[in-house]
Amino acid sequence: MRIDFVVEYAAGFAFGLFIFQSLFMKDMLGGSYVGAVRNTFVPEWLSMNMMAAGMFPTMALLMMGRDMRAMEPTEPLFWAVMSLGVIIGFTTAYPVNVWMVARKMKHGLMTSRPRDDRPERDPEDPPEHAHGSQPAAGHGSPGHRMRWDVTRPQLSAVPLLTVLAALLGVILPAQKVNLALSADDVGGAIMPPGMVMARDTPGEAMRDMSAIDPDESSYTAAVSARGDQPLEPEMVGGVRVFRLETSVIRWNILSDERVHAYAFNRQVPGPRIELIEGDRVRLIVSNGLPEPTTVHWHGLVVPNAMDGPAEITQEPIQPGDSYTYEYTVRQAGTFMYHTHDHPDRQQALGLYGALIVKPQDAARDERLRYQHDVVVQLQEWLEREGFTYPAMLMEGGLPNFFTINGKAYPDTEPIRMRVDERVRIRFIGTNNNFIHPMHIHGGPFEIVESDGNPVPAGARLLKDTVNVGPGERYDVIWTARLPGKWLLHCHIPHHTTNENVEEKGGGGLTTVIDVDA
Ligand SMILES: [Cu+2]
Repeated sequence: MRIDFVVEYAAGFAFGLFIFQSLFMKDMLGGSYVGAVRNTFVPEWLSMNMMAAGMFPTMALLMMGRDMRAMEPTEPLFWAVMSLGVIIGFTTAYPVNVWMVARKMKHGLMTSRPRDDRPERDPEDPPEHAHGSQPAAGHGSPGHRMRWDVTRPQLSAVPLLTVLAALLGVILPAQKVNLALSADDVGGAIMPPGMVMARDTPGEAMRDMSAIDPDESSYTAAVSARGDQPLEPEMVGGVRVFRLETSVIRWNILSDERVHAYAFNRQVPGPRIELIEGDRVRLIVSNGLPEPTTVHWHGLVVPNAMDGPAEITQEPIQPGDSYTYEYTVRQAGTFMYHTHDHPDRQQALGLYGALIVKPQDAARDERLRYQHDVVVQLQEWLEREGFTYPAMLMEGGLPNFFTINGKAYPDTEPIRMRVDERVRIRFIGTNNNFIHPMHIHGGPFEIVESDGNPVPAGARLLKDTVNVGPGERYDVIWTARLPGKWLLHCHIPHHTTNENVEEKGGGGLTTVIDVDA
């Protein structure tokens, strides 16, 4: 941005001096080109200072504002901002130009002067007025070149004021925005409304919080599409082989609310990976995102190189590349997988899924005597004006939509059961920011497993609300005691709205347990 200023100042000055004043206005000035350049140097410099005083803050604040496509010369927005900057620049320069024309320091485009006011002497002659020593009364002598009608104090004060104005045009916006950033640093990012961007906010922070570029979306999921679909493995020599592919998609969290998302296998959440304790698995992850990524198998004990944290145990998977994870599963219970490269951005945009491992000892599940098995994956979204930003606990990053398994109520999947039946609900904190107190109406539930570990019978809590924090899993058994519609919802009421609107008795993190007699 600083460099832009230098280039614009130099280019503006050069254009004004060498082309506009000296070439186009040459006839009006009379004399040779070089003479015209010499004669108009000071007036053009004063004019450029005032242009800069108006142009620089306009451009800095608009280009480094919310929509940084304004910094990319390939974007129409860049030219719109440039034009506006030039218009405002001309406006700020206008009073000084009027003054200079009145004082015969320069010709205006629309100046009409008596003929004898024109410079007619050989302009190769060093113009006396360049030294500012023109007597105020010396104007208007017939047959002589234009003489500056300025006093010495005026000729000191006005340039000083214009330099000051130009400096303020740089210093003031530099207090608000990071002028050290270039278009390359911010990459045409579109920032969420309300994000705090200070003079020292790095470009990396902006890119991290920016919206998904809508042009990156390669697929539109059907409005009725559901995430968390079981992923069928291929058996290769006794190894279960799963293929995961990341890409940018359009995904409906409500029938009338579409987000852009980072997705595994074109669904949000990613497909469900079902394993049996003792399985050997190979997971081939291909990256179709515009940025590097990795996958972490949350809660599983795997060889370190298979664990997934970018830069820690592996090089991130570059766009277009793939990486193969392979390990033997030695645990059972409710787990999840998610990106471990910039998860504050990528997981918030949808890169997560459930990983359910059945115990080798089937009795562990049988003892829980449930007829229904339901996964509840939580998520927070920030969608405004057609742009999807990663929801973050930062100014401007707070979510306005919330989903269970990729859908907000009333589009969440209801749970259907009969009186006296038991349901195992696997709450998974796939979300990034909030602890969600998940509550069920119609009687307490028993927490039978936490983070994939069985809770001994004597230590099981009976609760009707459980705090599910990011990364946590709680498996609870709820019994349908009475027929009717029983709500399962987060107990932070804002999280049960869709952009602060309650629809059909809820929103966001709400679903209905529909119990038949
Ligand atoms: Cu909540």
